[in-house]
Amino acid sequence: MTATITAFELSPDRGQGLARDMRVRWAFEEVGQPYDVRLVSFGEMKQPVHLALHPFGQIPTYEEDGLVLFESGAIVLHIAQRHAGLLPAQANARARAISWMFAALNTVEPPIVERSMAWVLERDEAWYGQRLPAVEGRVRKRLGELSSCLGDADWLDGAFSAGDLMMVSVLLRSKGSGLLDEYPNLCAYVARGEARPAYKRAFAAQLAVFTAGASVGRK
Ligand code: GTB
Repeated sequence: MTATITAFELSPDRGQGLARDMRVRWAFEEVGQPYDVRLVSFGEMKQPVHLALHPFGQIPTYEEDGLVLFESGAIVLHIAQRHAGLLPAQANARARAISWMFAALNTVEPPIVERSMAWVLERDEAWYGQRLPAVEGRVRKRLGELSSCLGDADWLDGAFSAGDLMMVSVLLRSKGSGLLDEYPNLCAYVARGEARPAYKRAFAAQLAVFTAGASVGRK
C-alpha cells in the first residue's frame, strides 16, 4: 500500500523546501518508494479530521495500512527502518546514524528554529536587536561544534545516512540567516545533500505544489 503524507496546501516558504514534509519526501525518494500527498490548509490542520492524525494539528503526518504517524523524525526513521538505503546494516553504525538523526532534531534544530521564529515574530519589537546576539550565539555554538565534528568528511559517519538527511534538512533552515556561510565545510555539506538526485526530486515535487497553487490564483 502506498503511504500518504500531509503537506501544506500553501507553504509560507513559497515552495523553498523548508517545511517539514520536505525531509519525508526526501526519505521516500532516497529509498525509491512512491508516496501520495494530501494537501491541507491551515484551517483544516486544526479540524478534528486532521487532529485525529496529529495531536498538535501540524504537518507532516504519515498514513499507511492502518498506521498513523506524526513527527518528521519518527516518520523518516520508520521509512529508513522499512526500506534499504538510509541506515547502515551493521548494528553499531545503524545506532550511530540514528544518534545523528536525534542530534539534528534535538540539539541543532532548536536554536535554528529559535533564530528563525525571532525573525518572524519579534523583529519589529524594540528589544529585538538586543536579544539577537544571544539567539545567534546559540546557533553559532552548535554550527561551530558540528563543523569541527564534520571536518573535511563528506558525511557525518561514513556513507550518507538518515542522519545526514535530517542534519542537512535542519541546516537548510539556517541558510537564509547568513550564519551557515560562516562555516564553509557545512555549506559544502549542505550542497552535497542538495545535489543528491533524491533531494532534487523531492524538492521539485514540493515546489510543484506551490507553483500549481499560484497558477490557480492562490497567493
Ligand atoms: N516537530 C514536528 C515535526 O518535526 O514534524 C514539527 C512540525 C511542524 O512544526 N510543522 C509545521 C506546521 O504544521 C510545518 S513545518 N505548522 C503549522 C502549525 O503549527 O499550525 C515548520 C515550518 C513552517 C514554515 C516554514 N517556512 O515557511 O519557512 C518552515 C518550517
